[in-house]
Amino acid sequence: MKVLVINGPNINMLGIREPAVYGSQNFQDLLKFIEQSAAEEGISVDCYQSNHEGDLVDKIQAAYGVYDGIVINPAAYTHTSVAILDALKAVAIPAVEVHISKVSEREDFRQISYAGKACVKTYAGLGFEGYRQGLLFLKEYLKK
Ligand code: CA2
Repeated sequence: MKVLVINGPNINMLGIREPAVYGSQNFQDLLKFIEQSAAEEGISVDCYQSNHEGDLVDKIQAAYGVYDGIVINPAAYTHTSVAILDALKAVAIPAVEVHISKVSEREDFRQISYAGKACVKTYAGLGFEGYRQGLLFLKEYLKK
């Protein structure tokens, strides 16, 4: 089972500011956590991060026929990007949406998720653990 984990803009800045919202661990810690979680579950994982919407769309398109599942935190593009939603729909790879923070308790502009409309599951507010839950969910989901 091959899973692509995609992170959107500013996730590479984790740990630098707003520890109360995103925790104090940095992006390298997140990558280590994802890779270790995947290894424990026997999942082959590749991680990708970009600050650019079109690059995220390109990566989703390139996943077609290569990956069995996608775990995606589109970050700010969650709330704006119909292009990412369309790309997820186009490839139709089972995708799980993850947010480190509890977006439901934050600003109004964070209450819409376009990408989430193409995802089979969402985890929000669990910190890094949301990514592990996403991998576990896909493992079970893809068995069926
Ligand atoms: O909670 C999440 O995972 C988010 O996707 C994170 C995004 C935010 O725009 C979404 O609404 C929710 C932000 C990514 C990281 O932004 C930083 C902000 C300050 C310092 C470091 C990172």
